[in-house]
Order: sequence, then structure tokens, then C-alpha cells
Amino acid sequence: MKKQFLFAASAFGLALALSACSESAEPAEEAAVEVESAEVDDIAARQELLEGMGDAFRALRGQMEGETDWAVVLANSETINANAAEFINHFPEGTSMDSGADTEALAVIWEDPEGFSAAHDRLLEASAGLVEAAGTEDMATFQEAAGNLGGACKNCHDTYRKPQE
Ligand code: ASC
Repeated sequence: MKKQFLFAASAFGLALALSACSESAEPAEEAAVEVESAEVDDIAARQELLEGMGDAFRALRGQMEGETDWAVVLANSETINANAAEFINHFPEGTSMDSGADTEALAVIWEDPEGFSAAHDRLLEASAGLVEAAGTEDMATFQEAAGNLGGACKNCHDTYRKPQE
């Protein structure tokens, strides 16, 4: 991810350097760099949001195993719910792993948009349920909601993410 940023930054820097030493620099060349940079930004944005969900879910597992602070449970549940609503906005066409970008997103996301959307709907339902369950401060209720959430994560990953080694 970092490498891609550096690449985009240096490609952009190169375009700037070229335009600085040649007044006839092609504007189209700069536009092409901007598109690539936007796609790299989308990949970075969705990865940050998804990793944030993973971190929050791990924190919740700790809360379920050890002493429980329901304010912490609620905050992490809200993070998951908010990130779940947002990351879906960062899947522009051309950003599967087939593009060569540093991503595990499979091309089937764009070949089967209805299926991807349905998997995301299931996630939103589960993440809203997680927040609701956190509010009850009842561990059995929360554990069931966390199980639903984990199932929604796995359901999407099984089909739309590169299989993990
Ligand atoms: C996580 C995480 C996932 C899900 C998944 C649930 O904490 O990073 O991708 O939970 O493992 O099955």
C-alpha cells in the first residue's frame, strides 16, 4: 500500500518536473496520472476502513473474553458500523487485483455487482445489529450479534477477496 503511494507520488512528481522544463507538456499526460492516483487513493481508503473494522472486531473479542467495558464495546461496534457504510464507496472499476494494484479485491466484484451489493447489505444489517446489541449490555445478546457480524465478513471474503494462504 505504501509502495503504491510512493509510486503515485513519484509519477506525479515526474509529471510536474516534465511540465516545469517543457512548456509544451501534454495536459493529457497529467490527467492520466491523476486517474491512477485517484484509484490508488480508493484502494488505500477501503483498506484503511476494512483494517479499522478488523482492529475493532479484535478489540471486541478481547472485551468478550476478558472484562467488559460496555462503553468500549459500543464505540468499537459503532466504528464497525460506520466503516461498513463507507468502504463500499471505494470500489471504482479497474481496481481489482487483476489491475496489478496491491489489493486482494477479486474481479468478480465488478462482474457480479448485485451479489457484492447483497453481501454488503448483509454486513450493514449485521453491523447495525452489533450496535444495537452493544446497547443492551447483555453479553449473550452481544455474542450472537458478533457471530452474525463475523459471518457477514466471511460471507463476502469467501467470494470477493483473494483466498488467504
Ligand atoms: C476479523 C477480520 C475479518 C473477520 C473474519 C470473520 O477480525 O479481520 O476479516 O474478522 O475473520 O470471519
